[in-house]
Amino acid sequence: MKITGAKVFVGGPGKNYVTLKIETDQGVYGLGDGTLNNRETLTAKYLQDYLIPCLIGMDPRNSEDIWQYFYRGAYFRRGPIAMAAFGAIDMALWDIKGKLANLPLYQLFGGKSRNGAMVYAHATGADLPDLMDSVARYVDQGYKAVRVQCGIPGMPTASYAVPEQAGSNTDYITDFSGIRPKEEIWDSGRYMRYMPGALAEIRDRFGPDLHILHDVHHRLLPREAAEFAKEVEPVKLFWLEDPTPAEDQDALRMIRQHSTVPIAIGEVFNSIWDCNKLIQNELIDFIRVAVTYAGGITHVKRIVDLAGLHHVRTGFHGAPSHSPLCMAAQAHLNAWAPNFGIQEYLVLGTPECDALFPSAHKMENGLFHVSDAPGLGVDFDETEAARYEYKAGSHPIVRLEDGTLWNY
Ligand code: CS2
Ligand code: MG
Repeated sequence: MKITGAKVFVGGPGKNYVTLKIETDQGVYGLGDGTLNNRETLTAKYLQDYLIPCLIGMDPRNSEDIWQYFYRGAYFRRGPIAMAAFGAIDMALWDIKGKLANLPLYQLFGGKSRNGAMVYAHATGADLPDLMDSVARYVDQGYKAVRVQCGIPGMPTASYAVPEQAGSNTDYITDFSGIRPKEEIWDSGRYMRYMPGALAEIRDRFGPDLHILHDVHHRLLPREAAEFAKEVEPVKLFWLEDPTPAEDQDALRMIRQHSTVPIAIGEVFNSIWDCNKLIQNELIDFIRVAVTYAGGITHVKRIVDLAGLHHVRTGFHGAPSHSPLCMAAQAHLNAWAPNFGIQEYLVLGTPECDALFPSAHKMENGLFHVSDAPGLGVDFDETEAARYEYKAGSHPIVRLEDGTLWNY
């Protein structure tokens, strides 16, 4: 069996999805997601110029060897662009494998370990009452877990993922449009004084059963994060996410020594080497890698297995930057993984997105149910794809009030 061709599409409804389609001499094709948020054309170019020419003629069933070929062959290892490109190929090869076996991918991993995978939604508010309304809407829809992000009084601009004005009813707020980044102003002091009380009020209002998550988005220093984590302990968060920028893995010790709040990290990681110490030293509770950014199913499955040895559960990234293909790859891993924790979930199911990526996967009452279609269980409509074109975007940058550059 041979790979006869591969095409890359960039574009989508409101997002520049990078979609790879690998074709074979047996008529079976595979699909993969290579969307690297706000740097989408780079993965596409890497695939087109360097990887696809080598793929032609390879046997698509040898997904492990193909992964090693590209990873070792790059010489300059890891990095988000390369790993997202390998991720797209790997996902597409697993899709082909599943279609050849006529089995959904979770069956190839070891079958189902649960009936449905718990997801969490994004509640946001310009202020606390606005946030409470947003949480209530998700609770009414049956969500069992909600991430809460709140505007901070006195903060000069809206901070990470919160709207400027109350009543916007949006579940995810970040305007990435334009090449020149938008700017946000941040003040850790105001945040640390306000947010623990806000979290406590949310717990009081919604009771003990709701799983409450919060994302610090890399904004605190290790000592501040330790203080914050200690203070929010009574709220019994499901997790506290990215309290510090996680490239300093040892910094996490400080938080651990002061608090038992569960820590989730990893959405910016792209290999097992970015998180092996965090996992082996049991400094985190949830690993947040995404199947696209971290080199595909082959590599992420290794991370999941390592995590399982150390009581670390999965909490895969699921921001809208990932296409339904990545979300499907994650859904199959979530159905199988003995150490599954939770899945981040933003409503992708707009009619436009469903038309571009038809699938029978479904979310109901806060649980994601993976379909039994062979492979990833998501298709791609090329005619629909022709409607969209690439639109440049950038992540915002963050400064302190005196102008010092900080972490988005
Ligand atoms: C966020 C992300 O979903 C999350 O937890 O931290 O939305 C992140 O800001 C974006 O994916 C950046 O591309
Ligand atoms: Mg996050």
